[in-house]
This record gives sequence, structure tokens and C-alpha cells, in this order.
Amino acid sequence: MTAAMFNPPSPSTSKPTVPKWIPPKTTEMVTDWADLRTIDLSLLDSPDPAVVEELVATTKAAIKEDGFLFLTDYGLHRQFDLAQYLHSNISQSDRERLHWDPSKGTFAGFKPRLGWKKEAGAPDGIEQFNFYSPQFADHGKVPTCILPFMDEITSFCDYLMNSVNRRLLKLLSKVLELPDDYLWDNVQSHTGLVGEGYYRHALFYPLEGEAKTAMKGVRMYGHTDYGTTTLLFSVPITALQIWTKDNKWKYVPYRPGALVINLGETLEVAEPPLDQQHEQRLSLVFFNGSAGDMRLKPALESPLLQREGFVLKQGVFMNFKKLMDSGVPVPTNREWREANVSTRVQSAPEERLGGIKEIDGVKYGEDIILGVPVTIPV
Ligand SMILES: O=C(O)CCC(=O)C(=O)O
Ligand SMILES: [Fe+2]
Repeated sequence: MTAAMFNPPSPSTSKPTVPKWIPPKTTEMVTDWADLRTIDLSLLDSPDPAVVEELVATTKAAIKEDGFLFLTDYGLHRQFDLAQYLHSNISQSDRERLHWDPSKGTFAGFKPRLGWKKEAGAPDGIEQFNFYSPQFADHGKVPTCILPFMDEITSFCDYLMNSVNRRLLKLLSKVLELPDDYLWDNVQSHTGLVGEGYYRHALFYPLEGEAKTAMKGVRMYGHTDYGTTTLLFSVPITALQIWTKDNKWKYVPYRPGALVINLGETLEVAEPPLDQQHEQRLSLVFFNGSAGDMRLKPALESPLLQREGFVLKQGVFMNFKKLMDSGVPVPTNREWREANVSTRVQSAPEERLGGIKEIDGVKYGEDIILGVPVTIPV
């Protein structure tokens, strides 16, 4: 595995000029931030076992208490320039030609600002382009304007997958007290450049009037992602919120150049604070995909799990455990992912199949996905 920094392909003078992405001003209105631990993945290579041990202990505490982590600087700025360029230059014909279809179980392609289905819904102000492995294998599937830069996007995703993600999985394997390559070899999908995961260029336009009122202060409802880890690029517009152990949504602070790692917890995108609501929010996300054929069961080989057992609280695992205990097979990763994407993605809590439930004074929306109840805080 290579050193921690990304070495981009050398710039070429024949490429179109890409205007710099200018980070918007940070907010001055939030004080109650989510408090996340920060790790430097390059310390995994330390010859000093005490340093590695400390890193593993920090990660273990982050999994138990926060479900999120910060990874320090990865040289990301150019990727924001390119994402901004894509959203500013994608042509109308490419918007139509590459239009997405979540009913097929993936978000691949172009998402217009009209909700989370192929068919136009209510305006949500969120535009995206999603690169899956087929988009990297066949450049006919990406917007024409971004073609001159696919070398940079490809090598960056290759780096996220094979350096950052691989190291992260090594660290998490260590936490589970399993062999270093356990998660990389057994859980990570390896089909194509980004496996069964994807890279997302998202642009959140400010909402106004009716569209804003209808969303009641939220831009993307509470959800969990469905792969292994998710690498969210820290952005200056404060909107990402995580569900904290004190049963509250809290904003994640901005750390220029850092990655916010979702280790499997619940997140939402809220309206930014008032001093940022007029700004566009560019957001880059790398979703790691787990192997599609694998069933969603715990790594029982882990001495840690054998010793400490499972945490049975909100989320899906509690219900999966009931299935396992009664001998019913749990879904595979692919079945679960595709069912989430094609049927239940971003439905408002009051439209959830199981309705809204109150548990210990906290409101949860309950969905039923492949017959399994999923409760997510509102
Ligand atoms: O933009 C963000 O910060 C998070 C977006 C997100 O959760 C998603 O795209 O699934
Ligand atoms: Fe997400």
C-alpha cells in the first residue's frame, strides 16, 4: 500500500481551463457541534506497535460512541473544481441521455433537481452525477464536458479505493481482531474500479418558497448508507448532521481537506444555518460497496464480537438478528442495497410504511424493506 497522499496525473495544457472552486464562508451560527475523533491513516505504517495500538483503540471508541470519524488531509481541492465544472457545463442533451433510473437499483448517471425517482417529483434542489464502475469502464456513460478530466477522476477514485479504503478496512479488521486483510478480502466488492460502490458529485441548490417549506428544514431525510464505509468530503456549508449518542441530530464541523468517515451510523442533510442558506452546497461522496452476494450477517469469527456481543439498538441489525435466530436467511448485500435504492429511498418520515413511532420520547420513522422493519430517527 502506498503512502497517504494522492499524486494526481500531471496537468496537461490541452485540457479546458477549470475555474477554481471558491469555498463559501463558514457559518458563525452553530455552537453545538458533533464531537468526532480524528485519525491519520498513515500512522498504520508506524514501526512502533504502540502507535498502531493507539490508532486501533481510537477507532474502536469511535465505532462504539460516534459511528463517524475524521480522516486528515487528502489533497482534495482539485476534485471540487472538477465537480463544480461538471455541474456548470453538463449539456441539456447529456442530462437527458444520462438520466438516472433508481428503480433499477442504482443511482448511476444524472439526477435532476426533482426528487429521488426516475420520474419527475417535487423540486428538491439536489442535482447529482453518480459514477459507478460501468461509468469508469465506458466513458460513453459520462457527460461529454468531463471527458478531458476522466484521467484525474479515475486516478482519484482508484486512490480512494485502493489506498484510503483499503487502509481503513485494515484498521477496522484490526479492531475486530481479525487478520489485516479480512474485510478487504471478504467484504469489499472488487468488480471494476469502484467495485459495487460509486462516486457522487452532488450540488445542493438553495431551496425557496413552497419547496423549502415542504421539506421542513431537511434536505435529505435521515438514513443509513448501504455499503461498507462512506467517505464524505468535509465541506464549508454546514448541513451534514449525524445522530449522536445523546439522541440528538448535530452538525458535523468543517475541517478543510478532511474526509468524514461514516462507519455505519445514521445521517441526514439539514438546511444550513441562516447565514449559509443562500449558498450552493457542493458535496462529494465516495460510497464503498460491499460484495453483492454476501449475506448481511456479522463476522462471527471476530474474537471481539465473540467476547463483547452485539449492540442491539435502533437500526436494522436487531431485526436481522430476529431473522437469523429463527433460521430465516437475511438478505444479501445486493438485495438490500437495490431494495433501498429502488423502493424506499428518501421517502418522508410520514410516508414511511410503518409510520412514525415514539420510543423513549424520540420520534422514529419506520420503513419496511424486504419485510424487515427499519427505524430511523426523524
Ligand atoms: O452531502 C452530504 O453531506 C451527505 C449526502 C448523503 O448522505 C448521500 O448522498 O447519501
Ligand atoms: Fe447518505
